[in-house]
Amino acid sequence: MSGKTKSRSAANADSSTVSCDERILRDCHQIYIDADSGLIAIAQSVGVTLLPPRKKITVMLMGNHSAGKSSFINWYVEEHIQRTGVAIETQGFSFVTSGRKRESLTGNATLHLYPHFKPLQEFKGVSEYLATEICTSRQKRFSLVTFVDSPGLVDGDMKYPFDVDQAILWLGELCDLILVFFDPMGQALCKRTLNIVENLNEKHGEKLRFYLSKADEAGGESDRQRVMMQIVQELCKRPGLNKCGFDMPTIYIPNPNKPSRCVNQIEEVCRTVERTINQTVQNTLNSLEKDCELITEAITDTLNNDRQCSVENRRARWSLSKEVLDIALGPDGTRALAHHLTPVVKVFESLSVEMQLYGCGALVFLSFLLLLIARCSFRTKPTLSGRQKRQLQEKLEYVQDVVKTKKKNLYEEYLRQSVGEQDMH
Ligand SMILES: Nc1nc2c(ncn2[C@@H]2O[C@H](COP(=O)(O)OP(=O)(O)OP(=O)(O)O)[C@@H](O)[C@H]2O)c(=O)[nH]1
Ligand SMILES: [Mg+2]
Repeated sequence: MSGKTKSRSAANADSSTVSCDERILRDCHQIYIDADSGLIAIAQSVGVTLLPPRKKITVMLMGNHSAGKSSFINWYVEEHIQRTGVAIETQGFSFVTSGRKRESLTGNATLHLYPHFKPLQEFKGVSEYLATEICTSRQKRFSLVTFVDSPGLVDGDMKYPFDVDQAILWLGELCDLILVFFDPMGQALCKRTLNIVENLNEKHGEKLRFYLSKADEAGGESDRQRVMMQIVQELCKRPGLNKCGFDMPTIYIPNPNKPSRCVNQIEEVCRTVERTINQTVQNTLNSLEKDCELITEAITDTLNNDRQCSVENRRARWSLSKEVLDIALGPDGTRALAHHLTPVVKVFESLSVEMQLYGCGALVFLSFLLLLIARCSFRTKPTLSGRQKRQLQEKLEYVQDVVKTKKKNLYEEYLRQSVGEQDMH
């Protein structure tokens, strides 16, 4: 069976699971981003910032110039999307993703499409070297994957239009999987590739996978073993890398016109992508649960705080008015007040009507002034209105009932498609 028909049948067998995982990720995304009842909006209202989960995983390909990175993407999507060849073909970063129609986007549109990649702009000169290729392929698991094709790495005088090492390291942070391709030719031991791999491994060792690409060009079995040994040795010389056991599948693009007896483990790459998708679905569902709890806690805290504030305010008002009375009036206060006010009343009555009016005006003004002072000196805290409290309570119920039930159903759906109906309780 040729490579092409083999992968086609694999894709067909997968088509039902594709739609299931895809739907779970899309539903989760929707639960977050809905304008009024989305988790992000609800969390925001109680001071919690949440990020929406992504709908696809991001897989970056990196490695030596001409190692076959772009060819691998074309093989995976089963379309000729990326330029390939012996010249330095990929000069910048290319995002390859599935969509409704075939389209190529420029750098600015790319950053618009992938807002979380926006800081890439800070690598001077990189914007002109960004592109997105949207294609309609749904082969294998492509509907759940965004590939990031990176510029081929070479040593020496080659001038890159931007700091390629730093840009790859930065992208590595955001990717879920980093496939490193080593080819059997002279470039296998490119220092730049090894440096970047060593740096990536410090923080993201779990994302890295190594492959001996274009293995059909390595000559006979013994030649291939020798090349592999050489690469592994070179990797192990790096202090940061020598502790990891190197598993390096040999892969090549099947070519019906040039059959090879070399073992091809290219399906292993597909399985790795598949595992990363499964892990991402599980992580997304777990984060959904955690975020629900975070919101529940924040709302409960807000309501408890508010109750506490109301109690304190009541106490503050009561103690203040009592204090004021005690200070101002004292036990015999009222009697004293009446006694002292008698001359004032007499003076007031002796005034002309006009003067009395002025006096009243002055008193009104004084009252406002005193009210203002009283307001400032009352030690009360702002509290929620009845409506606000009701709204918070509704949000709490929504998160606890609706969202958690949705999450439970999505989890069951996920388990059902991965273990099979018969094993579900
Ligand atoms: N025999 C063989 N040739 C391959 C294989 N993969 C790619 N090639 C050829 O190797 C050359 C380079 O392939 P590309 O896919 O352009 O390599 P790349 O890593 O994207 O190169 P840059 O973008 O320049 O870094 C092309 O001529 C491909 O046809 C393979 O598995 N076997
Ligand atoms: Mg390329």
